[in-house]
Amino acid sequence: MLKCEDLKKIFDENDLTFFSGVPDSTFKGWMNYLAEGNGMKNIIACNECEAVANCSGYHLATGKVGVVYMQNSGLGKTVNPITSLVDKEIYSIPMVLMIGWRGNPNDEKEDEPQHKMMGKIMFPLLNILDIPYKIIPEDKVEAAIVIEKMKKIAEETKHPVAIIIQKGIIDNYNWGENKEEKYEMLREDAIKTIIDNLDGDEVIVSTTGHASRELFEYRVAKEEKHRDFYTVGSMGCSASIGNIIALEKPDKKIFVFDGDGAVLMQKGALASIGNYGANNFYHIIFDNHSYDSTGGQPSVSESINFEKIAEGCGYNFIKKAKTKLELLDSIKELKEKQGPCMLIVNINKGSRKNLGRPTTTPIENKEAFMEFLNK
Ligand SMILES: Cc1ncc(C[n+]2csc(CCOP(=O)(O)OP(=O)(O)O)c2C)c(N)n1
Repeated sequence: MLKCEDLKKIFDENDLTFFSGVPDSTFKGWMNYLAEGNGMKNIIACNECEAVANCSGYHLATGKVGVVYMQNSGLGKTVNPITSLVDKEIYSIPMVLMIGWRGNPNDEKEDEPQHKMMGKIMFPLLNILDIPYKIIPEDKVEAAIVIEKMKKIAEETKHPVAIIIQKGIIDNYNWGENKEEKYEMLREDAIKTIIDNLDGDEVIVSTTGHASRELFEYRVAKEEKHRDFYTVGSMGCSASIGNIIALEKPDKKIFVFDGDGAVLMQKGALASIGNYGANNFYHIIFDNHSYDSTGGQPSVSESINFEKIAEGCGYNFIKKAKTKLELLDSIKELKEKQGPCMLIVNINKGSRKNLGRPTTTPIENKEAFMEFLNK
């Protein structure tokens, strides 16, 4: 297994010291090591498209090569800046794409359904984009040879190259264990509190990661029929899904359970929500200032003001809850308000070690959701 300290040494030796991206749990250890600093520059991006632009800016400013880190689910987001900005036929900007391979068909344990397609098409997609790639070996000497070679290709061709990270290759550097307990609740407490205090006929769309998994498990625990839409992939898309359902179903109350990272990834959706003004739309953001589902690396949410953004976008009612008591009051208040509404719930990062995954398929979830919606 490749140790983070050894990988950092290899990157240093190749003058790869600038990183930008969105974290991936495939190389959670490295993400944690990077988040700690350890002498590297890490620009936390809100989406992978931005990370490519960040590494382009870095190259323009310094002439050096930056590293974009991402889960392969983010590769699609980078197709536009890769083809229209950094490609050798356009501005010809070298960079190293460090890509976590989810949905690897060779993995012993089958990955989640949302990763299967990208797991299969990642190499063909890189081929189409004319991006040379190599899978990183776990032996540090071999890894050093591969990284040095790929960096050289990037510099010589002035075009992106990719290094592919498989699950279990980089050691699990444990930085996330020292959790700061800044707030009162965990996301799971907040989800349970909201579910228990809604009327029961509300429609819920939940975001990717642990939020959907916790909601799913709570329905199971309560022996309730599944009725929620779990957006298992497509990070950042839940709010838009919910917004259109709200516009199409004006007699139903639509609640979106979102994460700060997901909202930041598709922040433009807030403008559309405000603009189309569905009065039955309720946007709950569980803000733990982190990408908790991929290991708790920081997002940039602590330095931004969701309330002001929502206000500027035209949300009708905006509230923030930091404690369970405030959450209970806010839910009561929210139910009486005309949307679009936003409730920001400050929570600590972290979730149960034994948290499961939805045991039903996405198609079964969709059908149960549509049946509930159209009742
Ligand atoms: C386009 C894309 N990039 C990265 C990921 C990997 N990923 C899955 S969940 C997650 C974190 C989501 O953070 P947030 O929305 O704040 O929710 P939290 O996990 O904190 O509950 C990330 C980065 C992804 N699924 N899709």
